[in-house]
Amino acid sequence: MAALTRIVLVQCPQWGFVPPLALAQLAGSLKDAGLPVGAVDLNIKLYHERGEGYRHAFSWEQSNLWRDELADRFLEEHREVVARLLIDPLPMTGSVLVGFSVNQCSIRTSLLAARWVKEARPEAFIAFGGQWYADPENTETTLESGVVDAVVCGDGEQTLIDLARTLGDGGRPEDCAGLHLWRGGNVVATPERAPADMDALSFLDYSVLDLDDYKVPDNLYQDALMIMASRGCVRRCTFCGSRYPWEGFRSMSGRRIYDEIKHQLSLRGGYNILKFYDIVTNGNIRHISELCDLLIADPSVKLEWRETNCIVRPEMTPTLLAKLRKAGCAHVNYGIETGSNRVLKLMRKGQTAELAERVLRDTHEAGIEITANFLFGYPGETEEDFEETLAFVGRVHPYIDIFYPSRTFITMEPYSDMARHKDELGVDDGVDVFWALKDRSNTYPIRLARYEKFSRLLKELGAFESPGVNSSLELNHWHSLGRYHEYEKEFDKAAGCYRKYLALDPGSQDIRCRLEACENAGIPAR
Ligand code: B12
Repeated sequence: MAALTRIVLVQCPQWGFVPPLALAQLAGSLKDAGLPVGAVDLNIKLYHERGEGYRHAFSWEQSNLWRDELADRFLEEHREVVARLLIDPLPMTGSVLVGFSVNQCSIRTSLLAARWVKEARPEAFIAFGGQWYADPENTETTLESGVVDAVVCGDGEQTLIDLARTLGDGGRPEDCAGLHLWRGGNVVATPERAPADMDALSFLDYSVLDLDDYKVPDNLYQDALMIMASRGCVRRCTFCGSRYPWEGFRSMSGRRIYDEIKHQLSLRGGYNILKFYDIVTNGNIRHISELCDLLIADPSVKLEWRETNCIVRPEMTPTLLAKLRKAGCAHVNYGIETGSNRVLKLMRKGQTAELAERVLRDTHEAGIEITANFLFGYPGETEEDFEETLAFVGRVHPYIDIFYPSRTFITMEPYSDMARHKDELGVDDGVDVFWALKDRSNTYPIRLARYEKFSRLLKELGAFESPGVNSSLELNHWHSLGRYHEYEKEFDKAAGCYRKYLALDPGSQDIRCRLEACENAGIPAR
């Protein structure tokens, strides 16, 4: 194959309303390696060009829509946009490496867009990577599609660099470590590649993205510097699917994080906020303390840390909290989940209600705002346990600025330990939000009722409850309840919920189809 002329990184819908970190990280690494790279965030571009029928389809609470045929229908209806932004700009001659960043809500659109790239540029080399490939099964189904030449599992920086160079030199992908290829009807893996050393990573490169595209109402971080200083987590909560794509916990040193911040500030002004997208930012106390020292010693950095994901841990002392505040940490998210120590133990949360109360009080007294996340209906949670949570809220609400009750109450995340131990937990084979205990003592409506009781208590206490959805609480209520009844084959009840939804969002293509199907004497839309 001739020398490489272009590497194009692609993010298909559905993803968030923010510049994709994976694309910025990979672009930074490829550029540092002297390779020609560009990016196309089709997710945000299509969000701006979406038809009326898809007004709320990009909201996170409707993300399941992208896991079924709505995704194909949407992309087909917006094929012209994909051609204009991704395919037509691809060089007609020379060679191209097109890399798609894939998660469970973008695999369908990515495969379809990749098929269109192959039709227009048969010689283009297509590589898929991303969180979706935390599950080896997904690697096989993707390669079997026949439109993807290689799948990269895990960290992709060095693999993509080596792949680009190998192809550029006319070499074979087999000569590049970290790849999964389809050969003779089977997945063939080239030598495994070690996870990236976080301190050795290149700086993020956001210049490959049109940052004005993200100036949208649902992006709460329009003037935020977004970084990710760690991969993985130090905790093993049974309900968590987010840590699954990563083994263990790796974090940048305080110095490396500080250098990233300084580098980004040297490239672009106007950042007021620092947003860590880490699932845990205080996983390594030495690193975060070192960062605080560097920032406190450098008054030129005036960034407010907002929604910083932290875990409740004994090291969050008044001394460290005061230092965090001085360094700019103005707002943290704590996973509190429940006020019952019995349920915290079942969740393997690694904290007690007493420790949570102390850390919440000391964080509040350090002048740091708090968002506290709560879950409802963990398998095994009794009404008595839930009453303990309400009593806990009664004690700690003065310290908490924003209560974030999970809008899915508790999701059976496919890769969570909880999902892998359903039998032991007495959970039926229900899907992520609508699962139930086999004895029906814990169902979606029971979890909904606990959430509503929790929400009423917050109103009585005058505490603030975060809407936490992109569309609206009411739309989310009718959308979720409609899907639940449809899932339970209670089509009349589902139709009733969908009519309520359409009264608020009459243009919704998907809900209109679902209502029609539910009214058609019991044939479910899905
Ligand atoms: C941060 C984050 C977000 C942020 C995005 C921040 C940003 N600016 O990009 C926000 C909050 C916006 C977000 C949104 C969503 N998220 Co999210 N998110 C994450 C999180 C915690 C980290 C992902 C990340 O940015 N990592 C940083 C980058 C650098 O790492 P990376 O993406 O893994 O990329 C590396 C490799 O994967 C690989 N790679 C990635 N892309 C490519 C492409 C190629 C070609 C190659 C070769 C390699 C490669 O190389 C990269 C560098 O090493 C993950 C959890 C996790 N463990 O991954 C969940 C996660 C990815 N999210 C998930 C989902 C489903 C979503 C949503 C689509 C839907 C939803 N219901 O939440 C929404 C989007 C909808 C919406 N409207 O918001 C799921 C995906 C499940 C799956 N197995 O696919 C995860 C795993 C969470 C979970 N609990 O399951 N998310």
